[in-house]
Amino acid sequence: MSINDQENNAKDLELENQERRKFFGKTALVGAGVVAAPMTAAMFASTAQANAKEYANTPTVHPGELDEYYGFWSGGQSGEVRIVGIPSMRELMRIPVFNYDSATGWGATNESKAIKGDSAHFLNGDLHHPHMSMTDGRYNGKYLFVNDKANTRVARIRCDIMKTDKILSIPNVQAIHGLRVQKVPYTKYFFCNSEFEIPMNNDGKSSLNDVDSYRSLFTVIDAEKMEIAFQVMVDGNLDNTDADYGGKYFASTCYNSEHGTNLSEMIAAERDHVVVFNLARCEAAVKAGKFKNYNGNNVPVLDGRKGSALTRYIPVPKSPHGINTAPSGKYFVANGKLSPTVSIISIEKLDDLFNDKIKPRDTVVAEPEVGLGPLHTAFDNKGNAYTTLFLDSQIAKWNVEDAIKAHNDESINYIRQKMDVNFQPGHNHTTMGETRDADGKWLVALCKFSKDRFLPVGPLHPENDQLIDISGDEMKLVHDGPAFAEPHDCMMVHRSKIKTKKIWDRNDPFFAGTVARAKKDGINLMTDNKVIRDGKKVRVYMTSIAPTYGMNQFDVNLGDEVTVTITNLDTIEDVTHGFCMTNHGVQMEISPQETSSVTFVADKPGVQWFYCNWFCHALHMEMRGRMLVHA
Ligand code: RUQ
Ligand code: CUA
Repeated sequence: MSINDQENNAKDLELENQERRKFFGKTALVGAGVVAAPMTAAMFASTAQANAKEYANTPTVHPGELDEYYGFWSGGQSGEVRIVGIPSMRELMRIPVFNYDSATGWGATNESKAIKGDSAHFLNGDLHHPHMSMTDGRYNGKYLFVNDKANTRVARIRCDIMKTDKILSIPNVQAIHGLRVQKVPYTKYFFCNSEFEIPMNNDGKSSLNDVDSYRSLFTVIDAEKMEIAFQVMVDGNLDNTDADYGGKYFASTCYNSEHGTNLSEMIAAERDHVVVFNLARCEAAVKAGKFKNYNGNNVPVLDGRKGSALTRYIPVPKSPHGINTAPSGKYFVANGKLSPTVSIISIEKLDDLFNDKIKPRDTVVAEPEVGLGPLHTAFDNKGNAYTTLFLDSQIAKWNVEDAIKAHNDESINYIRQKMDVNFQPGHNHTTMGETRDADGKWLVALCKFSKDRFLPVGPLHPENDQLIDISGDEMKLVHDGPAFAEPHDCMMVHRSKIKTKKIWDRNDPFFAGTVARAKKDGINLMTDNKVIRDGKKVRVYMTSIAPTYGMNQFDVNLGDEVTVTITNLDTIEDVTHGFCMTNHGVQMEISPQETSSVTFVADKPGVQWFYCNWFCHALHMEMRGRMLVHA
């Protein structure tokens, strides 16, 4: 980051803090009836000082101060995304995606079920890789894209509201793993790997021994439409992936080129490969109709197996895992996993490779030894790389250009430091490090084991997300962050890139389906409190404003299917209401100016209380009403 940028950021921070003081002053006066003390000059000065200190990379964020970065953490088998403040490592919010969420009603409300679509019946997910959309190789703050390995899906999160807005099941493949975005010129596509090979077609007609027909596909998805643009059939399986900074190439690692179906078969070969996809050639092949369809759907599948013009296979040692593009735009770094090396692939040489002027291995400009079990590599703004060593339980800091020089001159030492982490790191990530704006300030190591680092909590241990200061010559561990299952990956983006809404826009597409349904019922959601009876279907529309619902009683008949739709009329930020129908397995969130709805069967006779389950007011306990179910 240049001095100029830093000054701008400092100004940004100060402006934002002033805004927040105004806001806090107001709510303190209006909300709680407390007289807010005016900010004194000395208090302003101390805030400014605290901000200045942040730039010297202190991890301390004082109470009431804001973090400098948003961290987006994958929730692994929890199926969610978590927003974490960096450097405080405070968890700010959770975004339910593939999971069911009791607090917000994600997976229960009609709005979330519509977004989940054909997979609404799945209540689990295995979310590994959150990555933000970009423009010209820089985060643009618009979307976050994530994968679900468990149920072969991808999802999109809107960063203005921090809610999932699309979920897409991917056909023809099993287990979506690696996922990244096109960096340049903008995220027109994001793309993902299917890890497990399956028969093509997978129609139950092949035997368990018939593995020759098994394939993995690389899937390219239109980011705006959330539709599959095309898929590419490859040899071997696919693991992780990344894009170049030229808008031309995507690359994926493969760890099972053997086509094995058990462990020893999968790790037999000394070398597997990185597959490089040529985007322009793939797009042209789709246009020219050079694809096939499989499994009875009309997704275009291109043939990118060995020998195809669409791909190149670069042999690398042995079961490579992560692949990461250096922010210089010059290299892909493939991490060896079962080899103590990383393979540095020159992106500048890929044109020649695709024009058959050089051999695949000619693109590998160095294969430095970094330590045991290299999984993922992150980058700073000074030409250094940071590779997680799963087996050594370390981060290796090494210099990329020195590693390339050392390829021909063994006297050059490219390793800068090795630091113990606790323990067994998988991914690591630097602030802004997967973009042109890599700033070399913070590194997070996502450790899979915490062992004895925290108070014991039973046989299941937390993970340990460690915050490391990389702004100086030496990496310095500054914080241990216990985390629940399982932050595979994360990304950290400067807060200046993100603009969120503080209350809902009434025209938001998130609940537009519900608004349209209300309109058909002749309901004005902002004013009406009404029951519509449509045979066994009963639609209850009500408003809410702290501390009351617009309707506190209604009646239905036993066995009716009841849809309760609530519009929160409050316009004060943070005054979220809830709706819970006791003993019916139903609850949901309704934030200011939002409309939410939930459908259930009234299967119990008698009086059934409903209540607001989000603390909204001094009279929150009294915010309740009755449904009478006639037997
Ligand atoms: S992967 S620990 Cu699921 Cu991102 Cu490498
Ligand atoms: Cu409304 Cu609590």
